[in-house]
Amino acid sequence: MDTAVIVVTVAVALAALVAIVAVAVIVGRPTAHVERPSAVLSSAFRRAIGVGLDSGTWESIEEALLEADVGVEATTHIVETLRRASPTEVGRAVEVLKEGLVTEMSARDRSLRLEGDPAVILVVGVNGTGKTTTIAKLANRLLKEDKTVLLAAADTFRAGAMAQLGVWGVRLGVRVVGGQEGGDPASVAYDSVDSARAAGTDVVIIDTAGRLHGQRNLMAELTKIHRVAGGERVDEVLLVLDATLGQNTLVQARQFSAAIPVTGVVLTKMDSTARGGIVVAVERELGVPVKLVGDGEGLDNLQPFDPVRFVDSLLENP
Ligand SMILES: Nc1nc2c(ncn2[C@@H]2O[C@H](COP(=O)(O)OP(=O)(O)OP(=O)(O)O)[C@@H](O)[C@H]2O)c(=O)[nH]1
Ligand SMILES: [Mg+2]
Repeated sequence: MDTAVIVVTVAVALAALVAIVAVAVIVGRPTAHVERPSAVLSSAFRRAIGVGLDSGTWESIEEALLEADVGVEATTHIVETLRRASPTEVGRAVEVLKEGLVTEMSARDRSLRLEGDPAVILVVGVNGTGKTTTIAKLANRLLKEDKTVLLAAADTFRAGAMAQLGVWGVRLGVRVVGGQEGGDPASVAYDSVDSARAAGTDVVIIDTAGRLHGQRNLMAELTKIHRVAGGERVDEVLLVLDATLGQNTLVQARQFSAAIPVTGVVLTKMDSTARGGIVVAVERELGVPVKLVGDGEGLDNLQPFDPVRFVDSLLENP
């Protein structure tokens, strides 16, 4: 091959590569105008306003609730309650729906229990749901309440996981206890509680792996971490669920709560395309309250879950 041919071949190859990358970037870009969770239900009511309340209304409300990820069981219950109340106009139907949801959700205690000395919060969940980020946000909240905090990097499995928590620790100015990569996560948990007790630290937050060699190993490991961190004396076992995963989060919720006594749920990524209805489904399925909601990647993007505001936003007019 002479030089000219080589130059042309390389140029064509480069052009092709640039084109492939450009297409990948365009395809990978999130679509604009994603329907917000709140709009899903209100559009069902708008349809109803057009035709009045009839059996079609119940069907479209049922569909809308399912679309908003409320789940089959909760949806059936809600629509039945609504039918029994037999509202005669749409405004009243919305009120009945709101009252029903708020009553159901307000019955739960959503405060964080922090009684131990030190108080121990164990954070669990599938990889990528937002555990480590949530821990940093939670530490930030506790620091603002003048509490002292220690972070335990008990995700010794994923390369870089301990360093990731370490970076947050430096940023927040809190101590991070770690171990050897590939080492025993339970001993990291034990050491951190021990060290916090010795130093008089108020709260220990334990980060865990989202994936090990197999699901069964992960659950066995979490059980062990829970035991050495104090067992029943662990104040909170927070299960972090990614709200954008829809009904898959329910499968995860079942698996974790079967292995470990989950005391609260943190629902992350509610700022993205999540359909908020999953909150209703998760609480019914687990019988455990959603205590905190993540609504962004920043340190201030963690809010206590407020059922009244949540129901309002689920049903508000767009
Ligand atoms: N938009 C948005 N992104 C979030 C939120 N919470 C976490 N993330 C992002 O989700 C990604 C995964 O977060 P991590 O905190 O690393 O998740 P993890 O559960 O610790 O993951 P593993 O350590 O792999 O198990 C990161 O890019 C976070 O910035 C949230 O509330 N909203
Ligand atoms: Mg992590």
